[in-house]
Amino acid sequence: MKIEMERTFVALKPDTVQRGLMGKIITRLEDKGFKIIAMKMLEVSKEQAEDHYAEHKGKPFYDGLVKFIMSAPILAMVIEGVNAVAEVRHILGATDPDKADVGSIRADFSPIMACNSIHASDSVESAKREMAIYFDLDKELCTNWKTMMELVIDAR
Ligand code: FUP
Repeated sequence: MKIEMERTFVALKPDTVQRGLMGKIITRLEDKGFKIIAMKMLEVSKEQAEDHYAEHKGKPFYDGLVKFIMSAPILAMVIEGVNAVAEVRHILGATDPDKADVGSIRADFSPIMACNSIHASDSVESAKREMAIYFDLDKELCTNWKTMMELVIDAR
């Protein structure tokens, strides 16, 4: 089985911020052992929204998607951990909350597909691209610290 230390981009979407669910969802990511190395609440600009969702341009849901992500602030994060891209996507559940596994974030929190609470990158390449849309990668990543688990491993 692949064991790679990866970084992924995660955004808590406007429905999460509006409903006061940020803490509950962050807790799920932290509980699983992921390390949050950047976090920022922001109002997404039209340019950021169009860049983020460029692959969906022209699809029937595209205009609604861009409008939704700009409708209230998002909480943008960079998350680090073992196999973080696939593992975080697993915790999210399927895009459509009706099809998401029981216990996943989208199954438990998301009302409909258009308001599915959380975004996470689908590949290491997408993660690099998406992080750069929302963060200054030279200045805004907090990389020079260790989790308790990493300190314990170092002390062995
Ligand atoms: P995901 O990677 O799970 O976030 O899903 P996609 O990149 O396929 O879609 C991005 C967002 O577009 C989804 F989070 C919700 C929205 N969407 C729709 O509203 N309708 C669709 O049929 C597909 C996606």
